Amino acid sequence: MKHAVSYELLKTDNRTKARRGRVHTPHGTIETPVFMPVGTAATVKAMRPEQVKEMGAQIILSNTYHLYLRPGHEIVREAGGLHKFMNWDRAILTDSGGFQVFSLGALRKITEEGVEFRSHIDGSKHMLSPEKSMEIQNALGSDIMMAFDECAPYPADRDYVKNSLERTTRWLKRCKDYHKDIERQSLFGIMQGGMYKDLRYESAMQVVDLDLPGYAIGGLSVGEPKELMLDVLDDCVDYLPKEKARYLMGVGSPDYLFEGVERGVDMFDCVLPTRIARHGMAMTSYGRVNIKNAKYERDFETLDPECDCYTCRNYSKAYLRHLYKCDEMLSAMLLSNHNLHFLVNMMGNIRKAIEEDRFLEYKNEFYTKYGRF
Ligand code: PRF
Ligand code: ZN
Repeated sequence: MKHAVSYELLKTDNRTKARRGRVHTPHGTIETPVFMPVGTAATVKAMRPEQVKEMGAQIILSNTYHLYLRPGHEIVREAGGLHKFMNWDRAILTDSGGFQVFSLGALRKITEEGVEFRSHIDGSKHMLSPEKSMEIQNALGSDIMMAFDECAPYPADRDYVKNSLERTTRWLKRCKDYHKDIERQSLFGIMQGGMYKDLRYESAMQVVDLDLPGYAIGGLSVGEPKELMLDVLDDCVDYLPKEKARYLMGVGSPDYLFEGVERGVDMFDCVLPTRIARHGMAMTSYGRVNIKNAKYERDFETLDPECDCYTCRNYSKAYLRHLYKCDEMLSAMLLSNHNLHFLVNMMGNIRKAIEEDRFLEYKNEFYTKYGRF
């Protein structure tokens, strides 16, 4: 039987671990390294799917937890699946709900069976387990389904992290056993292990042993210092097989994208570009722009002279500032469009640079212009 999703390695950088590849899915081929915009509630906030497509996004991420609570996965199933429901015909990856329920803090309880939690919307009681997460993701019909895992907090002591990663492996086996239609949807495993390299190794061996179509690195970028995160990441990637896709979960600021690619990561997702857009922040070639700043009151230049997105082709910083100050919806729409375009375009440049053996040159050029992170 053929897996729904497969990875094709095209080229490895001559000086770093960066790689250029392709992820084949039932909804098209994804050129990697790739950034996946986040569409938590079956929408990339403030964006029409046509716009997300137009800027070149090849895959988006959505969330099991949110869609289970609202509108309910059975409704999405009845609608004909998530692609049809939200009018997005390219690839979709769904996160398992694990990470989201763990973020609920006092509202949840972990057992071997799964996680009992209360809805952040109405306080109602629910249970997510490996089987339930698979059932929901099967109903959503995403191309890539993530395993139901536990992301240990930072900091966490070794015993806690060891128990948690071993439970994550047992949960992964249950996910794999439950999921039957492997030709329609692929399950990616997630390695955990906190900041302990030997536990990362243990986790990787257990997860890779299950021979899945792709692997994610979870439990990073959870509040640890950047140097530590990059040091651990560097080792994590070495524990994963070269012939499978590698996904670093929840990471997507420009500097982390470069550092992740340099260490051999293929896929990334992050709410950052759309979230900061709603707070009046833009990522540009010359660093972050805070559109609220009074210095833009009479600035009739575009946000980023090097950007050819819809926003930069048509509007000035003074206008964007005005929209933000008046709390106009168009503010979030135009800034989200620009920020997503910026990251998607940057990843395209990174892919080209890897192809032409000038990844490090491009990285240096980008960092010099972008300034301090
Ligand atoms: N697990 C899952 N989703 C995630 C994470 C994880 O560890 C992270 C950690 N950065 C983000 N999203 N399932
Ligand atoms: Zn732009």
